[in-house]
Amino acid sequence: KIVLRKKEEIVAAKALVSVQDLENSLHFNRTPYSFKEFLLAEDRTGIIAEFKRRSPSKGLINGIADVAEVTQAYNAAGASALSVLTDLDFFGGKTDDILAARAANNIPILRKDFMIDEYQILEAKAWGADIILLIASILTPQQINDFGKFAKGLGLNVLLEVHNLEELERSICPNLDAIGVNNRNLTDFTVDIQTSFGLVNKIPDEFLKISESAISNPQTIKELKAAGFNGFLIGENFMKTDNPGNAIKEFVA
Ligand code: IGP
Repeated sequence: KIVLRKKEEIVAAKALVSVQDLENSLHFNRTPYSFKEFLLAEDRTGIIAEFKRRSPSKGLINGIADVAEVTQAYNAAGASALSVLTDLDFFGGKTDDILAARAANNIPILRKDFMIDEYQILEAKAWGADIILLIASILTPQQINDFGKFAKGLGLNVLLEVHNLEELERSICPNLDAIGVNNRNLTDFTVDIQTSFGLVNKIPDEFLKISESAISNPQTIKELKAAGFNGFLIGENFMKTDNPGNAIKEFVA
């Protein structure tokens, strides 16, 4: 269902903003930041801090937070990257959120939307994002390979998201920088942090290893690090508070 309605949205977007328009836009020719460099930097935490107003599983999470203010605070607290969603219906996001986060920050930004078309990858570049997300459960191995190659050709970093061994094994290809294990099952929204511990040793060492979702305390990060993870994608734990910037500051203290 998510994918079908997205296809219509992409057709509509293309009619308004051509590929040529995207290629002529402000950020299209900038060199994206290296995800690896910021994830492994000594003075950064490995946290990929997410800005989202709502989610399919929780509904409204935060209706008042300002994207520039929050992402700047995430950055100041040592986030290695920012995760920003532009999907309106499911996550309450908009295109301008990535543009606003880009204008306010000099660290990598992940466009964390469901990518199903090359056009969205061009949008990500045009809006100033540095990393795109490919979700194994909704893409064929061929699509993952092709979209990965296309994104890397534009200088973008590619994060593949998997939820189980079967997805990992069928999707792995050279056109990826990082592999994320989503602790949330996207079919029934249940979460289990053991998903990460169970899969970490199956991810080849040439890829950065990210644990995604349901991380709510610093002790879990220590354990994930010890198990071999380089990155930790955290959204709700910060966004559900009145002051997400303060929440990350206390979390990393
Ligand atoms: C963040 P959380 O539980 O900290 O808010 O999770 C992120 O991992 C989550 O938003 C996410 C996601 C997804 C949501 C990761 N991949 C794919 C929807 C679809």
